[in-house]
Amino acid sequence: MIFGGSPAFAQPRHVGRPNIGDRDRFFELLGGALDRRWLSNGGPLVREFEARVAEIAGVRHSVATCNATAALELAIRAAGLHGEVIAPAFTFPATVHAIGWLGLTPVLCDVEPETGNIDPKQVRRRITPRTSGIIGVHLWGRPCAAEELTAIAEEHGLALILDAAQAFGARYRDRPVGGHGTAEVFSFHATKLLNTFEGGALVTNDGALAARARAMQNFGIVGEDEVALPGTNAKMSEAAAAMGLASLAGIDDLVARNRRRYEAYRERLAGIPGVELVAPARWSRPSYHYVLLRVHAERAGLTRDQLMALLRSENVIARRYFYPGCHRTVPYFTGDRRFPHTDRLAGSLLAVPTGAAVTVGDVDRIAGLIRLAVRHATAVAARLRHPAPATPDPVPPPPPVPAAQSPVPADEEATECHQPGGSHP
Ligand code: T4K
Repeated sequence: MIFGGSPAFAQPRHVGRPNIGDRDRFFELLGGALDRRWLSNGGPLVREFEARVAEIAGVRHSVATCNATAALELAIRAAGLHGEVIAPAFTFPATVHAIGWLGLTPVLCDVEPETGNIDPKQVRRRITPRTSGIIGVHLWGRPCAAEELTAIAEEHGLALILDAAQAFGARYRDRPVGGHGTAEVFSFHATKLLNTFEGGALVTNDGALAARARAMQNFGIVGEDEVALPGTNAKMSEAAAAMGLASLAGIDDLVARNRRRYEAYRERLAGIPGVELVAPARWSRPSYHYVLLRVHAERAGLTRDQLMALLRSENVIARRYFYPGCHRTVPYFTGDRRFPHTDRLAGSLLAVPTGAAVTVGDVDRIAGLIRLAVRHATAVAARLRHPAPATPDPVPPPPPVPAAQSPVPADEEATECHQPGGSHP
């Protein structure tokens, strides 16, 4: 496309396209809520969803919330954190915002060079007398070193919260993600493996903490006329729970589909110089919800950003999650330079489209585009530095596609793209 012609995909292929569960079941559950005229405040669908989430996560308590950011804030409050809280620099900003938003001080630390997950050794170095807790993140749904973090937390009398926003459905060794630390937090945002439009959950084996979080998410109310503690409104609605329940039955299938796409990328990208598929740790079973490539510019002949620009011109909306790292964002920039691994990963990783809305055929084509880009790296890099001058398009642009016709391929075979490479040197 940067050399002219049509993009490889007529419709964009995204990272984070929602997985849609059983529509009939969703509308049936939603209809029930409307009939009952019970739409929020701990209705039966939310209670059922919480029970199912607790079961899948292998924990005793689950508090469903309006999103994972609110669940993190509840966890921080319910665990009584204060002063400084250590968190990784390489994460979605919500992890760090949850600390700062509550008036606590986020202390960022670097991550492991291979996994991108919080590095327990770096955590140890950041502990001070003001530290009250650690927030670890299972980045890209790949479990972090929860056992080592637990040991550090116990040794120093700290709380450990695990941001499992991306990790619902993943397994830590032989057990589901969810039961480590003081509490773990899932996201059920639209872009997640399992979605409730917007939503989240705090899960824990600590009954007292769960009770505090449950009260706090409902304005601190513990009885009809009794406000026991400061609170907020972080409740999940019945409509959100209906969406979650309608998708839960298919969760193993979603993980299996993701895995097929991950394996397809692995096979199709093999042998491309400078393009490495980031493999999960052998001891974990991720949900394969994100597929990450590491671009080694010196070998590929292209930088990560050049490859991303080329893919975007072909309607492949790859994302450089989580560039530039929280330590380089305006709210948390301090000039501290102790983040070499975060910097390297943030500068070289690219998340590519996957999930139920991306077919294995799409993966074939995306990998084909990447192979072609690297093969013609010099020409691609030169063209991106000096784009062709824009010429007036004699053909009027097509009208926008109505939502109902917007293609979301339902099965492995569906495809509506042009042959890759048609517009390339
Ligand atoms: N901790 C971690 C480690 C997290 O990753 C997150 C959220 C949180 C905490 C907080 O969880 P929540 O409070 O959100 O429950 C998206 C999500 O909004 C965010 O939830 C998620 N992580 C993050 C990894 O991804 P953006 O800024 O990338 O969103 P956006 O609008 O660019 O959309 C991402 C892609 O998804 C785009 O390619 C478009 C596509 N998309 C998105 C939506 C909403 C769709 O195709 N359909 C949709 O309905 O943050």
